Amino acid sequence: MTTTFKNLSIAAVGAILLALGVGKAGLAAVITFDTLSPGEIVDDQYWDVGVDFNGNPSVLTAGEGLAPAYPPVSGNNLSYNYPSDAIRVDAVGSSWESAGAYVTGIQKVTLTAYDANNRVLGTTSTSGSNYLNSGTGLPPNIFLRIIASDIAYVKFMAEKQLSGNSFTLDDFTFEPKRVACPPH
Ligand SMILES: [Ca+2]
Ligand SMILES: [Ca+2]
Repeated sequence: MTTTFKNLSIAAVGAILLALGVGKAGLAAVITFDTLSPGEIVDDQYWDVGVDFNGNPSVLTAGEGLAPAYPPVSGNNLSYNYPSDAIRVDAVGSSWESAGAYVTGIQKVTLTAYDANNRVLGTTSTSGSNYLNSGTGLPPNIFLRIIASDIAYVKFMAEKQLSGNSFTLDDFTFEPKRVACPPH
């Protein structure tokens, strides 16, 4: 985390993105899932802030079904790939300059970013199982992030396509593309 990449926590649906200064990369926002209900499907609740979740991920809540080996980063909620297998997140209105999230998986999890023509812009992975005490030595909540121009959507996928329920995701973080200042 550098001084040019600051996170603004979105506490509620419909929160406003704030510019952090001209000439800096700062226009980042974080989706914590903490205002959603246990078991709720994450879909278009964040449309107003430029994010559309797809593939039917749902909300897990600490103390209400979330296994302690998969701790949330923020609050009590996170999302997970159930009933879906992959979690897809689309940019709404403006493409992104970066996108990522904290991931905990029963196996290796890969984040891939695509442009509007479905071209792969970048990919990054956890190196293996990273739930608490998984035996790999990897900590829970590894931050996977892609930086690229014009990200249209990203996908989080488990290494082997299971039938869902194989990884969690919290604090989805994205930076909308900056609009260039018009010439004087
Ligand atoms: Ca959707
Ligand atoms: Ca959270």
